[in-house]
Amino acid sequence: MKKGKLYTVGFMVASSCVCAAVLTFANTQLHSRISTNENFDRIRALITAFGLGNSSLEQQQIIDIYNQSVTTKKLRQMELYEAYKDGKLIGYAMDILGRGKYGLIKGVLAIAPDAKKIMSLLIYQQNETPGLGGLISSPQWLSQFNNKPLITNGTPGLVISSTEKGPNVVHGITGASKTTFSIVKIINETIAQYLSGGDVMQALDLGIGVDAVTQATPGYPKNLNKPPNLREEVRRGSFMTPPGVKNLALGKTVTSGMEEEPIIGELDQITDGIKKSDEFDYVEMDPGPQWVQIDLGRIHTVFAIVLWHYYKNPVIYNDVIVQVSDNSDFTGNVKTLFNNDYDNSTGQGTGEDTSYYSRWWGEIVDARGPDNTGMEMRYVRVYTNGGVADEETKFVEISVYGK
Ligand SMILES: [Ca+2]
Ligand SMILES: [Ca+2]
Repeated sequence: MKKGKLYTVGFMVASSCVCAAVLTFANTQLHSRISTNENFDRIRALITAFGLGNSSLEQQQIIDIYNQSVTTKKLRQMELYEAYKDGKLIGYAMDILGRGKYGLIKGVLAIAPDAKKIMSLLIYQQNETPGLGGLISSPQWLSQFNNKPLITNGTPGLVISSTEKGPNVVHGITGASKTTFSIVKIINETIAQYLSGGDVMQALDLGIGVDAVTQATPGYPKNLNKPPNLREEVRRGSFMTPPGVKNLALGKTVTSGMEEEPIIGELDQITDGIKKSDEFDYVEMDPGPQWVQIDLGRIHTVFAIVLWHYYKNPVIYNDVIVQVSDNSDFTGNVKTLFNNDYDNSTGQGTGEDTSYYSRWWGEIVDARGPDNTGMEMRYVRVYTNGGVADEETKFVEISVYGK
C-alpha cells in the first residue's frame, strides 16, 4: 500500500517533469520560429522600402538580395541599414518601433542617400483595428510619406493634420487618431535620433493639454503696428530632446529687476506650473523694459526654455530677450539664447530672432546646441518691454526643460 502510493507520487512528479520539458521545448521552438518569421518580415520590408524587390519574390530570393545589397552599421544607439545597388549607395533605413492602440507597431523607414528626404515607410507588424488603425499598413496611406522632407523650416519631423497644408503635413486616418498620432510620433523620434547622430530623442511634452491652457483663439486686431520681424505663424512640429528631461523651473525662486512687487500677481506664479491666461493667472510688470529671473538652484544641463506671456488677447511683445548665466548678477559668462529686439532699443545688441503673437502653445527657445547635448546654466533671465500696442508686460509661466 505504502509502496503503491510512493510509486504514484513518483510517477506524477516524473510525468510533470516530462510535461514541463516538452512545453519548454515547444515554447523555445515556437519562439525561435516567431523570431525567424519576424526577421524575415523585416528583411522583406527593407528590400521593398529600398525598391530592391517586392513581395512576389520567393523567400530565398529576398534573403539573397538582402545579403548582397544591405549592410548594417551602428550609429551610437541606433542600428542603421545601408543599401547598395551596383556599388552605389541607394539609401539608408531604420527600424520603426512603437506602441499602437493594440500592441507594438514595427516597420522600417527608408531615407534617400542625400539624407534629406524619406524614400518610403513600410509597416510589417501591427494589431490595429482592421479598416481603421489597421490602414497604417495600406500602400495608399503609406505612400504619402514618400519624398517628405526630414526637416521643414528648421524643424525636423512631420505633422498630422487634415486641414493644414505644407511639405511636412501628413493626413491621419479618420476614426484612428490614436494610432496615427502614435506612428507619426515614432517616425519623428526616429528622424530626430538619426539627425542627432544616433542618440535617442523624444518629443518634449510641454503640458499644454486642453485643460492646462486657455485655448483662446483671439481675432487679430486691425491697424496693429506690426513689427518688421513678425514671423508668419506656422504649425510647430514636435520639439525633440534626449529622454528624461523635466521642467526644472517648477517651484523655483523668481526675482525681478523691479524694486517693488509686481502691479498684479506674485512673481512665484511664473514658476507655479499654471499656464492658463485668465484674470488671476498672470504677473503684470512695471512699464518699460523689465526682466524676471529664475534660479534653478544649481548648474543644470538645459535643452529648452519655454515662455508664456499673457495670451488671452492677441499681443506681440517687444524686445523679448532670454539670457542665461552661471552667476545671479549676470556679470561675465552670459549667453543670449533669444533676442527679437530688431532695432536695439534696449541696448543689448540687435536681435536676429523673430517677433510673434503670444499663444497658448508657448514660445520655445532652443538650448539643445548643435550636438543636442544641451547647455549648462543656473540662472535664466527673460526681458520684455510691453506689447507693440502699448500693452503691459504680463508673464504667465516660464518653464526650463533639462536634467
Ligand atoms: Ca503660472
Ligand atoms: Ca525694440
